[in-house]
Amino acid sequence: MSPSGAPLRRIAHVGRASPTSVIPFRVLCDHASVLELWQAEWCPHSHRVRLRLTELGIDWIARTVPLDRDDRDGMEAATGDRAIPTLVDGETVIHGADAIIGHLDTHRAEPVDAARHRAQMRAEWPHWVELEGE
Ligand SMILES: N[C@@H](CCC(=O)N[C@@H](CS)C(=O)NCC(=O)O)C(=O)O
Repeated sequence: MSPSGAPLRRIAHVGRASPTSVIPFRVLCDHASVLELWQAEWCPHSHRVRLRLTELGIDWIARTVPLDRDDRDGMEAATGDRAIPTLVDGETVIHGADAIIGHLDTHRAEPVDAARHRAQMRAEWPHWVELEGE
C-alpha cells in the first residue's frame, strides 16, 4: 500500500534483475516534495536539465508539454508560465535551464559518481560535446 492507501502496481521486470532501493512510482507521486520538470524531449535546454538531474541522482516527474504554447493552459495554471524548461520544487518555481541548474546546485549535494555520469554522456553521445562543449 502507498501512503495514500492506494494499492501499488506490480511491475514485471523483463530481462533484468529487479532493481533494489527504487521508490515505487505511486509513492514517488504521493510525495509532496518530488520535483516536477515541465519539458519536452526535443528541447535542448530541457535536456541539459535532465542530465544535471541524472548527475545529481534525483528522481523527478516529467511533465510533457503540448507543442504549441497556446495549448499549455494546464502548465500556466500550475507554474505561472508557458516556457520550457520549468522546474517545480515544492513551493518554488524556476524557469530556464541556467536558473534551474543553479537552483539544483544550491540545494542538492553532488554525488561522487556525478562526473562519471557526465563522462558517460559524452562517450555515449558525442553530439552532446558539439552542443555543450567539453
Ligand atoms: N533561456 C532559456 C531558453 C529556453 C528556450 O529557448 N526554450 C525553447 C524550447 S527548447 C522554447 O521556449 N521554445 C518555445 C516553447 O515551446 O516553449 C533557457 O535557457 O532555458
